[in-house]
Amino acid sequence: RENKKLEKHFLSQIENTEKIGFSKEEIKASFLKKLFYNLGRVPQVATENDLYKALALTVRDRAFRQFVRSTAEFAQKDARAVAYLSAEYLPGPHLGKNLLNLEITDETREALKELDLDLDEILREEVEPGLGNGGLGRLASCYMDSMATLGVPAIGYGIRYEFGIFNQNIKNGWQSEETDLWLHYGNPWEVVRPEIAYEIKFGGRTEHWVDENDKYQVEWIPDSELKGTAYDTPILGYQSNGIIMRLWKAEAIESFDFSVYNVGDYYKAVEKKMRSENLTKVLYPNDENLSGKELRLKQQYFFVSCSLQDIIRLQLMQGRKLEDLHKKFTIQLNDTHPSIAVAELMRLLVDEHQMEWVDAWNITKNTFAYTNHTLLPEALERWSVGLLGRLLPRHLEIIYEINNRFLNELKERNYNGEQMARMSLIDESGETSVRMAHLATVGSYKVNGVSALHSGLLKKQVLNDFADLWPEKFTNVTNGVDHRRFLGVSNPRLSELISKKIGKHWLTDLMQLHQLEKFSDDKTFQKKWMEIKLQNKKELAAHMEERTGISVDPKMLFDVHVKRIHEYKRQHLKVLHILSLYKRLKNGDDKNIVPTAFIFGGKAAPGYFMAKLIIKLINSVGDLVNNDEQVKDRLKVVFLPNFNVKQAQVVYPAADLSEQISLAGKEASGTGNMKFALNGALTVGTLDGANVEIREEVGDENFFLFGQSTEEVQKTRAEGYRPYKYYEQNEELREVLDLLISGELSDGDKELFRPLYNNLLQQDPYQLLKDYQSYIDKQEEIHKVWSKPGEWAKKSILNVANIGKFSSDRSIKDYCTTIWKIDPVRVED
Ligand code: C3B
Repeated sequence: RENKKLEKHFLSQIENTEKIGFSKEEIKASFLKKLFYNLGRVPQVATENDLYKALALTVRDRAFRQFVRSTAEFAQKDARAVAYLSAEYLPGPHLGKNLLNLEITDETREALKELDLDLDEILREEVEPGLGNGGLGRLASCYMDSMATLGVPAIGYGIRYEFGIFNQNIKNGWQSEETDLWLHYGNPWEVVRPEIAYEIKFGGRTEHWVDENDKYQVEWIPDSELKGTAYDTPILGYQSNGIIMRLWKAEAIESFDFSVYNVGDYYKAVEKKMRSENLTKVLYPNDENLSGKELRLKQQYFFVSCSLQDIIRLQLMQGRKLEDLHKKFTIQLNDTHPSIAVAELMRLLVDEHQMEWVDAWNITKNTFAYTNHTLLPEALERWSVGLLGRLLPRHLEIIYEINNRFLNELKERNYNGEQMARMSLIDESGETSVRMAHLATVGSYKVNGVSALHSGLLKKQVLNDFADLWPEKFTNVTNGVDHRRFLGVSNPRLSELISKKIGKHWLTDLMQLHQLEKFSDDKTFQKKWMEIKLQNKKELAAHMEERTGISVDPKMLFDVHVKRIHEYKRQHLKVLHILSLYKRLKNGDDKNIVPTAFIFGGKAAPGYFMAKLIIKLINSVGDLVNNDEQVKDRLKVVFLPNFNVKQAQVVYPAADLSEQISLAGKEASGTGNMKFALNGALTVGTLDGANVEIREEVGDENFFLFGQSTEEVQKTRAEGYRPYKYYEQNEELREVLDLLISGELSDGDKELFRPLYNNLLQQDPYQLLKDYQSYIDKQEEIHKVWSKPGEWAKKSILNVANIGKFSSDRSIKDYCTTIWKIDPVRVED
């Protein structure tokens, strides 16, 4: 606390010598100074990147100021804090967001203008940190923003991957992957903290003995060691606090190397150093599919151990007792990726801090809370006992001990063998493995899903035995999105219109958007609303043309499907719809078909054959449709390469129709669905994930629902689903499917898309054929509504007006009250 006082004092001192001000003049002066002193440039010879960096550093100073103030405040109040453990983050570009949070966008724009510079050009220079795959990573970043804004004392822990999610190129219609060199030009936002570093061990064996005080002791004698060093990035909240995202980078331990060096094997030492640093080199690009790779488990353990050691250091540094860890910290596990933390905290408390098992367990199970993000069986993490035992021998022992005690508890409650085998942390069927979701569940005080539907299914299916045992442990927190980024920053026109109508209060309270409801019938307002949409569509059209060469008329209906490519998300159902329209137009039947641009974006895991084939299919359909004289003014198909946060910020504001068409029961929540509706797109969707709640909020009449419900899907499966039946019975569907193997889409190659064709006709695990007709019918209705601009505009306004629930501020408040028991501490000027 003394330290914090000093920090406050220091802050007032630097502010006396050089004010970190927010006026145009002060920003301009800082910017020029940064350019000169940090980069050695004058504006006349500065590169675009120099300009970007100088501005980033200017803004970072101001961000750190907020962060230092918040930390001082949190420390003074001795506040309870959240440690958010996430293997992924997708923060998106920082600069524009920080300008908004500091409310200096206009001042900065003006300051730059006086120097003959353009803010938007500089903003475009930023390379975003691609430290995540998709929804899960982006959610973590939305939560960081909301925790900062609300004043939740928090640290976001993760991994500083040197190569983030690959860049996607499209070559000849196929995805190709290119390494993401996001650090190539340096990263002005982060600060390395070499003094915050922890040692991490791997492999070797354990020794057990009883010491002179009769205390059981265990020592882990590893066969390799490395260290993790902290890299801090300030994450600002709106108008207020700042928190830190602390990412760990793996490095070699010098002393360890030197011992080898001293005996003369220099090259071996260098090799060891490189091997250590490999650990945080690359993000695994598999979204919801476990790779089972040793390096991945090492990454998980590495970042978890660094973070826990850091948390313990913070606890002790504040003069608090380790026994009170769970009172001062709560650790949120973002999916099962960090769940080895349960065993690691036990190891740290019992082996390193000499605590009794029972006391340590009490702390552990009151410290962790676990969020589950998926029910997909292929995504449920499990690690073979062989691998885990080889890499983390002590942890395997601890997991077995936790399991023994847990199974004994079940025995006492008269559980039978079958039930116990089902619930055990160890899966003995097949290759013996550790069920990480069970470890996380047993070791946490709360478990939550990410939408009402998903949390319900979690209790009914995957974790049903645990929900029966500990009903009070299970809860729901529906996801939310950072509306300040996805409306405030990315849709400035709509933001301005909204603020003019209802004031700016929606930036901190999205429920304020309700006030727009009364203007939904107002013709002038509707006109302005749709004009803005058109402007945004023009921008997206220009962007797409630059990227793909395909030109699209901004007046078309923009029907958008962007997200990771996965069979359960059913991008190929969208393709079937496009092909059905193509067929109809070719047959001269154009009633109820409005000119539509179908826009796709999303990355496929590099080893996921079907997903890659779907990308190829989309591009092939694009080639066919876009070049067909008869239909090219009616239908356009664009695959926008390399969908990431930066591009998302151009796409959402320009969408008319949001495609959320996953098979019911498969999408845990979805968050793109919220971003679209926030920007006035109408949704066509199934009753899946958060679609259910979005529909409840915006109203049935403003949401295009189709397809089976989760129960119906289960029933279909139970009754022995035969997709072929639909092929036989539905003529249009048959024609559309046969097009896939006609060669028409593939230069005469009838085999190219056969794997997709066969899959749909034979298994169709995601029941596209079953939902097909309902989807087609709904699309006809959509096209009819689009033909009545007033009706469409009204629905669009009502979507925005009723989307307030889906702000990540609401989600974080829910976490605070139902899980964390934390009172936010908002610091304002
Ligand atoms: C995703 C889910 O697929 C989405 O439904 C959900 O909205 C987000 O998480 C956020 O909760 N998810 C993911 O991106 N990666 C995983 N490994 C698991 C879930």
